[in-house]
Amino acid sequence: MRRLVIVSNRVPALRGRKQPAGGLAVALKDAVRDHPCLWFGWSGQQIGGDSADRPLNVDTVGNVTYATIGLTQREYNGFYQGYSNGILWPLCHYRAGLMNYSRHDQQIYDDVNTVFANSLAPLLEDGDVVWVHDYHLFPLGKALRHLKVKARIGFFLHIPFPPWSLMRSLPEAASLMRALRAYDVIGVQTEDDARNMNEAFSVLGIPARARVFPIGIDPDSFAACAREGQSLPQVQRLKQELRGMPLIIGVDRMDYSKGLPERLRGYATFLKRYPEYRGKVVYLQITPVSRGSVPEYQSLRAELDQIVGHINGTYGEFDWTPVRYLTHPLPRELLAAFFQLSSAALVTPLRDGMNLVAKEYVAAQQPDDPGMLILSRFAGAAPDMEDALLVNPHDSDEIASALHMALSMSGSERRLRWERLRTDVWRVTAANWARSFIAALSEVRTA
Ligand code: ADQ
Repeated sequence: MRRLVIVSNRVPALRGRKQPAGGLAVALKDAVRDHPCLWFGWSGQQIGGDSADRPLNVDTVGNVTYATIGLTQREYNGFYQGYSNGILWPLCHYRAGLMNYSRHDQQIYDDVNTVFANSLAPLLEDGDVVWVHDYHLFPLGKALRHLKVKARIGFFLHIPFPPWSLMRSLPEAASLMRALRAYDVIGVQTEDDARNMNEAFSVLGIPARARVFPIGIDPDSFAACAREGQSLPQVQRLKQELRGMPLIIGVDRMDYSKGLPERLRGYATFLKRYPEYRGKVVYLQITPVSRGSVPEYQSLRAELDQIVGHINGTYGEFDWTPVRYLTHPLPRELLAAFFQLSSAALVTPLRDGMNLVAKEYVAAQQPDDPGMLILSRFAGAAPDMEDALLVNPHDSDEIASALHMALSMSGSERRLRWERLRTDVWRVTAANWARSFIAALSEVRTA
């Protein structure tokens, strides 16, 4: 391979630009070190007027050249907000009822994929291997083939893929599936996702197959962050505030897939059923606002404000706040250090492609006194993390029991469970994920 070409909707870490709090950016950052690399995608900027004059921005940092284009307001609304985040995201997270279906948005989604292909194709060189990421770009491979691109092209879906019986509620599901034939390798996170996608292929008679490539983190660097973060003044301040009380932590983008209202209700049930913890524990939930202009995300924010207010109003004392709730991101070192300081983490998505926070939490712990991970059975990470306390995120009683179990568990059991979790987090890493996907793509024989 001469060059790895990564294509994703958003392109991270341009000079001086803030890193978004998203899993894809974090995972690929560790993966691009080994190859000369072109990373193509949307600049995050909106361009005025129509799309006739669409400049390409190019910037090289180290061995990575970033090439980005802007989107018009209409494209942003239809492609990004509308079809990607308002239709495909809820559907792939098994929430067909939250889809705001619009044929108009579907047309713009296809058009933007064509725009991506038209801008990318002239940048490609012989020997490039192209790796396309995520649900924004299902039809990109097909659009590139249409322009006679012969390179190997792979596709990785970071989010879940639902059963065909659900997926087919999307009017153009069959043509989306057919578009996937353009890819030489199709990767998904879990066995369930592969089974669902392959069932769809077989129902439709499409000769394509999805394979499993579970994503992970860079555990060594996250563990180092947690160690180095201990000296930050904020960590000392949090320690003082805790006055020896155990800390429960939650860290998620503000998204309805993450099960946040359900989790908070689980914590409220915990305080109700186990009054001995009132005034004796602190729950810190860090939830940066995400996709804040999509209506479902606005109503989620209002709901969270209401539940947090209700819990603090019901159980709070003049010197004790049951839930501390932040809606802005924190630097990674601080996050890692808070993970290390805490006694338990609540990672309870209703559905999640993988969930990197679960793995980061394990990586940040210290061997002599590790905190306990409480993890949803419906996170892609769950099958490989059975030594966590696995819960049904809809069941507030189960969340309450798991919290009690985590906070009262013996040190020896915590250490035993953590040792086993640790083995998996250091085995299924971001580097191994990227290496095995790229190897699979390099092994494909091209016509
Ligand atoms: P996300 O839905 O963004 O990713 P996740 O895998 O948990 O979810 O990754 C989030 C990342 O953002 C983590 O690295 C986390 O530390 C960081 N982050 C979250 N909240 C933060 C905060 N308050 N401050 C700073 N950083 C924060 C999508 C899919 C997932 C899949 C990933 C990777 O939805 O299922 O695991 O892609 O494939």
